[in-house]
Amino acid sequence: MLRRSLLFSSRPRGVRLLRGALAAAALAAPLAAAAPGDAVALTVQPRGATVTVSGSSHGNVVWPGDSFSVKTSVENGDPAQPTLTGARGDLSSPASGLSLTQASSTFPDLQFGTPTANDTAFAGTLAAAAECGADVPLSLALSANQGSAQLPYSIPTGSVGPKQSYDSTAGTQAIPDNGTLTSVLHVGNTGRVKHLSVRIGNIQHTYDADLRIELVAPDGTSATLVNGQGGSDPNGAKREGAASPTVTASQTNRPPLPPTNLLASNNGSSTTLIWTASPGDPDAGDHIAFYRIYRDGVAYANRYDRTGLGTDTSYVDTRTGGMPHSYSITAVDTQLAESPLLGPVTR
Ligand SMILES: [Ca+2]
Repeated sequence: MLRRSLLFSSRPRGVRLLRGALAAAALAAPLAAAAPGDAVALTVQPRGATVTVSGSSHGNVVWPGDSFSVKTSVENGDPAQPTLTGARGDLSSPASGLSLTQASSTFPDLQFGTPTANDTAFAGTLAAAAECGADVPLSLALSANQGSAQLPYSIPTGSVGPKQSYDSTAGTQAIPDNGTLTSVLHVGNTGRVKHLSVRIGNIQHTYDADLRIELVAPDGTSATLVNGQGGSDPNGAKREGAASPTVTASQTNRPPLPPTNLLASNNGSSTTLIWTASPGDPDAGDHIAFYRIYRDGVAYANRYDRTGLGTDTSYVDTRTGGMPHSYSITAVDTQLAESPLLGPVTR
């Protein structure tokens, strides 16, 4: 029996929420690292794994019990060494249910900026008792005449089953002011949850911008569904709007990498921000959806939202009021996970 909880919390108007969660967000591990004893660490990056399941009735997705082959793509990211020669890779995995029958292969010369797969496909078998739906981690020990590196990969297992929905039976509950309401939603079947959507029907609350709504799994994993959305009403009137849009959260989602090189310039009436795009998102199939601008710290009333679709790397603040402001920026992925803050810069 899985159990999920919705946490509704409210804060008094005027109290600022700290963004400590941002500082705690994990960054992806460095991609180039030397093996013990190696003098030179190659600047190379993993560029995905391509799986083939021969004779499969369910496509090229590994199910428990399947034998499969996999090619790993590597990109040389070092312009100072535009050709890496004599490359070979040895594949391993800490997953107990995976046995590798072909774990070594040579690579063609690795040209700068060109993703390149191994010559001979790696091969293995996933045990029938392995947990369906759990990603299988792989580690490639890459060596070339110029140095070596250890590269991480991951391949998904299992196929997505039909969506099932569960309605809360909690009924109408009061949200305490400056407190937390927990509403428990029982999910009555087994299996690994890969993705889920939450639909919140209707909430009435004075100063609904104060609301923060979290979905919490039994193991404590949480996803923020709503934080600081909506408005405030100084007269304290209740408000009732249309149902919220569906918010999709993923248990396995990781935040994207932050953008870099935030610069600000001011022409007297407006401030222009430019930055270098985020290197990307560590989750396969995920990407940067937009960048989020923060002005003067963390107060949501001063927060500027979308600037584009992840390709827009500038923003003009035309409402500076002739005053200098402090700006920071984050990258946000399609699951609304947010990178660590870049900045601040003050102009
Ligand atoms: Ca992500």
